[in-house]
Amino acid sequence: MAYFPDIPKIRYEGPTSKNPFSFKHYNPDQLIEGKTMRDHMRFAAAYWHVMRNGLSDPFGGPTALMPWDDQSDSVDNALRRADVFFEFLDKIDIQYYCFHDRDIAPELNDLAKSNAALEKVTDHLKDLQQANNKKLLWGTACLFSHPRYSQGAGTSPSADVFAYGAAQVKAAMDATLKLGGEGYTFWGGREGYATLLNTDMKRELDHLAALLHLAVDYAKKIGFKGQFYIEPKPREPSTHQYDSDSAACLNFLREYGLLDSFKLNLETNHATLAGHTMLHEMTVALGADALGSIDANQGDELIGWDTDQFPTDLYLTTGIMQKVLEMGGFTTGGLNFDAKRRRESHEPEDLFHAHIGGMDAFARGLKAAAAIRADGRLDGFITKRYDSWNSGIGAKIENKMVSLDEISNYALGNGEPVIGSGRQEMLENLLNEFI
Ligand code: XLS
Ligand code: NI
Ligand code: NI
Repeated sequence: MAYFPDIPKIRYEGPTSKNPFSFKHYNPDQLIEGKTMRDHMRFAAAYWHVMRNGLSDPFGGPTALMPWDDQSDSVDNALRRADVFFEFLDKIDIQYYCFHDRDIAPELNDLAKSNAALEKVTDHLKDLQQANNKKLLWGTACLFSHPRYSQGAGTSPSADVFAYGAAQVKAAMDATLKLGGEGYTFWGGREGYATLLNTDMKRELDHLAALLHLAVDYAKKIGFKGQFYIEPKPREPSTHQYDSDSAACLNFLREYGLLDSFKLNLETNHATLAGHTMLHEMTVALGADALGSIDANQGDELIGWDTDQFPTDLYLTTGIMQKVLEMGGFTTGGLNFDAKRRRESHEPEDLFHAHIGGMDAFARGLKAAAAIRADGRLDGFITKRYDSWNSGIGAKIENKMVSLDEISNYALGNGEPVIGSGRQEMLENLLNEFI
């Protein structure tokens, strides 16, 4: 059955093609730095946005046309959606996907029934993965939509809510293992607070850490070898979320002895909500060897919320790919399009335009990033800028071979230091040579 009858399989046709249903830059088999584009990118589609996002906004209901979806909570409807999704993955040529338990299967009126529905749907997903040669990048549990989580899941004031959430995590981890998932993500949508007047922050953080430790222990028990991720976001829905940015997450993981078990899944629009750039967030994570995976999207500077737009900004994609190449590439992670169409783009074919655009933007970013690296001037500039640390007093300080007295004597005898220009504008011009 073809749910997208008018959409062809999307193929690379090169930059001169005028066919909107083609890749102009994403050429999956093209080698860059000795690796195919496909393997560099490890693109993933987000089940929640592709199949479950009706495109409503705070002022109006859903607009997306989903002729295959009867809007019921039935398992049949969920199974049919999975068929549609795999036709989409096949036609768009994306190899990975990500899900929340509640996007792929319905939440029914008791936990055992919800678990049984999840079992049925994941059996089907497993068959579809095999038949279509597709893989699961990561799974996660939705611990933020249901009213029971309105005051948090891992950080709920209610131990019973914590237990319900933990049970959902267990089932979602079982599902992820069954589907060969390469990772498992925690995004704490409600793990924060609305007001400190009613909140015991320290206790809530202890509980959140307890949930993550329970998951790590359970992974060992069931033989789940995938990578755990924590996904920072500062706010929305909560007023303040505990996992607010890379630095806050790293501190939390370190404080609670979880840094060996977790890496970060960084999302562009979350970085900007935190008042940072995505490159800042990636650089912080890289410094701690904790850059795991990316939720690829971009925000709107004029709107203060998580607009989750498809990434089209070439400076952004170039910067991201520079960092990914610098890290030596993804291992378990990838580029997951945690992105949705605008409310006006309500036709099924818009799903294709959106993903094609994101994939081509990242392909251009990858090519530009590789060219910048091959050129070497940018890296060379940074290396040279820190030259004074390679010998003399700089090397002694780095190697902890001098005391403050000795450094003081050095400075007294050295006169006023002379420093070179940061050359920001020259470097911006240099970057523009490649975009
Ligand atoms: C929401 C988050 C969410 C996570 C998965 O803003 O990005 O989609 O990626 O729970
Ligand atoms: Ni995300
Ligand atoms: Ni998001």
